[in-house]
Amino acid sequence: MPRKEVPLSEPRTEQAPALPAESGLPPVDAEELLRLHREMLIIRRVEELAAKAYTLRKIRGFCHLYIGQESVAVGAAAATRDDWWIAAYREHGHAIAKGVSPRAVMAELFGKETGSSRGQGGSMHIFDRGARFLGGHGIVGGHVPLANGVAWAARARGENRVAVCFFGDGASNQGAYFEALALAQLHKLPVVFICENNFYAMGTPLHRQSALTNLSLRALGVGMAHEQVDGFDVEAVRDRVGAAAAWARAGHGPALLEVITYRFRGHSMSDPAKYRPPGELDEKKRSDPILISEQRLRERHGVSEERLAAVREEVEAIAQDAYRFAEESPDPDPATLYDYTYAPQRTSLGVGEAAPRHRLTEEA
Ligand SMILES: Cc1ncc(C[n+]2csc(CCOP(=O)(O)OP(=O)(O)O)c2C)c(N)n1
Ligand SMILES: [Mg+2]
Repeated sequence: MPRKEVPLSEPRTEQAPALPAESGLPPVDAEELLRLHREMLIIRRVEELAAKAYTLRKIRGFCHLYIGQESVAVGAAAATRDDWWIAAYREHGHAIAKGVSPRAVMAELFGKETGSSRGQGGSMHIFDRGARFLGGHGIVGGHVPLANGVAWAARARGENRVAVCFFGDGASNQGAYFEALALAQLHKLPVVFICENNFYAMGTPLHRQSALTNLSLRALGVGMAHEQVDGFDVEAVRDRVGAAAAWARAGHGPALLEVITYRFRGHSMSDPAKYRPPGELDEKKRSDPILISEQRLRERHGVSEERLAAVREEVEAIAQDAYRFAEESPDPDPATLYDYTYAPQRTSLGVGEAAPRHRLTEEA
């Protein structure tokens, strides 16, 4: 027997809206594409040097590289430069794309005083309020509800800004994630949710994490606008993030973009990534976003080999400078070890004394 719909008197919402086809951004010309290409190269080289520093034990602890996925952060930044961003632990590239300097990122990885979090956050906790970059979060999916709070605050303050939230395919199976989507849509919060589907959560491939492998469809259950985006193409990312941000900024509510991408390295520096089927990595490297942009610059825009080589050289100098800066910077003062554990207490009378903290003393 076919099941019957239960009649309700209230009109019911059964469809998710579609994002507008236009992003409202100007088309990408040769100069803009060169800028995006250069930005991706900076992230790539900074992280390659970070990998070297890690093997030399100059960087300790967890370290998740973004190599292969640079086009996602760089394309998104081109569309949401002045907005609020929040990301997970694979965030070195997001931080740089959002305007945190390569020096401050590398110094943070080295655990130095000059790092973006004064060397006390490390790889997974890069923050820079000035750049409107709100981390760096290690609990998978844990930061997604925080994006709702960021968007709520931005709206309450009358800012015309959206919250852009980056997370992985693995995170999109977390309970907090589903709740965050439901609330964001209900309250029409200005959030652009960007699921960076790199097809693995640590060593677990997508089809073993989720029965539904089109992750953009997670939005359907809450009536949210959603799309899949080719993440290897930095222009496509810029365009569709632009459309989603314009949609959210205009008060229509959030959107979920599933951006198809791939990481070329292991999950973290300690992962030899033996779980990939043979040939998969080589095949994916053929759609390296940096190769695609370089080819497009040559073929579509007639950019010369000399100009491309000059960009590579300039980028190399920036990355090497960041490395040197990090190496030569001082360690944080051990006496400050507990200083940033608690925020200063806020009361109705204003910001008061710092919360009790435990200074390291000779006796301690
Ligand atoms: C709540 C929680 N569970 C498990 C972990 C361990 N863990 C760290 S990263 C990760 C995989 C997440 O994969 P995905 O969301 O696809 O992001 P990607 O690493 O691919 O960028 C897991 C399970 C964690 N950090 N937090
Ligand atoms: Mg993943």
